[in-house]
Amino acid sequence: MEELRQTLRVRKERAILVAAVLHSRGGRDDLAELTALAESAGAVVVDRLQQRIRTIHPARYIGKGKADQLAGRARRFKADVVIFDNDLSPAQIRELEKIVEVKVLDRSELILDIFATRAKTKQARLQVELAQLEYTYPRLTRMWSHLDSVAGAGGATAAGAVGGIGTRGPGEQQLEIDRRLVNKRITELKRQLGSIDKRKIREIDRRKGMFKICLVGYTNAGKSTLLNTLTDAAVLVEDRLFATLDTRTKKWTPASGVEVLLSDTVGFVKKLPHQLVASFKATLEEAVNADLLLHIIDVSNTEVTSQIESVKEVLAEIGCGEKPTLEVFNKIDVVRKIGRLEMLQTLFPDALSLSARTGFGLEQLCEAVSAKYRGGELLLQVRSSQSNGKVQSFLRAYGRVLKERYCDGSVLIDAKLGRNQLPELKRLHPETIEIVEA
Ligand SMILES: Nc1nc2c(ncn2[C@@H]2O[C@H](COP(=O)(O)OP(=O)(O)OP(=O)(O)O)[C@@H](O)[C@H]2O)c(=O)[nH]1
Ligand SMILES: [Mg+2]
Repeated sequence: MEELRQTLRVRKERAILVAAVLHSRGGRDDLAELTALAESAGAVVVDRLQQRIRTIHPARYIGKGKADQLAGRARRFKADVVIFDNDLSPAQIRELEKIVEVKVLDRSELILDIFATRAKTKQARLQVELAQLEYTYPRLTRMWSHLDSVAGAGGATAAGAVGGIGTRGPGEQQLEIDRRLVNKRITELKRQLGSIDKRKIREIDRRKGMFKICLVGYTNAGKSTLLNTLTDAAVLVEDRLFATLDTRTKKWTPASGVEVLLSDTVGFVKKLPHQLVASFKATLEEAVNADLLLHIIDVSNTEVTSQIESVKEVLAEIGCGEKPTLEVFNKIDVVRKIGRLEMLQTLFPDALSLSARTGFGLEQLCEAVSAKYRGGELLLQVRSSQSNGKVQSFLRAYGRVLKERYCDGSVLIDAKLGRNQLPELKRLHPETIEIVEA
């Protein structure tokens, strides 16, 4: 039966989607997102099945009757693969495959497959391969001898490693060899990722003085579209899940005298495999190091509240739960249900509404970001020697100069300046700084 799972890719395969939902839960459509995920992976969805179950069956998640029914549909629709929205144990997958007689995948494996297809940079490829080894390996047996040629070589891509799954060995002894090879490969991947991390940290260090903003949010919320609209980034935008896997950072000037760095990141999804979050920590490092997060929310999506929850969970998991965050309601141009928008506005009274596509509401975003950047305005009286022109130009560029007077070789300037710019002003060594009003 193992040959069914020779490859976990679902590109162009005919897929039946299944969501097994406990009776105790509400009757929402759990298959909408799984459909989008399967199609993003390139599968053709031929049938969808929402099965109500009383309890989770330990051996095969669903009952025998339901499994037989699934087998019948798999034959009728000539399916190549059955994809469950639930996470299944390796034993459950084996049992189900015996009955259904086609390959069975679970939600996490599907997500990992999408990531493997999309990963472009070396870092993303290594991260996906590591996540796949860590998630899939304990769930497969006797399938890893292909790693012999790549272990330690550092040349395998994530997709390459997955494509090889299914190479069968002769038994227990092979299993032991496979285990060693996998562990060797995991160690090598971690080493390579470690050196990329160090480079990343140096890059982040270089940006220390800058105000850093990171776009976070559910996949397909419009993060990349917003980055493109605000800067000249030309990042890939697609109406599919996980269009972005790599971080992109651009300079952005939301107001004169306000220059920030804006980063786009990988989107989040419900039940994101834990291994993936772990290995994408470096990519998400942009979020960890940001001074401000913009949480982009697709308010046209019917699942918007649970999407917000999932994003918050992942943010907490990567240690960003307490970071200053501005909620941004996007796709306001296609909102049909005004009631939903009003409900969200009560939940997040400070959120901004905009459309990254039409540009509606962007001025307010610029204002709100600039205010966060300044951290509140101070009224200052600054004395500086006339020979130190830098102080005067800094205040003119980054603050609002109200009055300038010259006396005894000094210049006395009344100016408004953002609280966050005060350290920068101090570095220019004016003679005195007096805070007149905070
Ligand atoms: N109508 C409308 N569509 C939008 C808006 N913003 C983005 N979109 C569309 O939403 C889809 C997803 O946009 P992306 O910018 O790729 O979304 P993302 O958040 O970067 O998604 P991932 O990279 O997959 O996490 C695309 O088809 C966009 O054209 C908007 O304000 N209004
Ligand atoms: Mg994107």
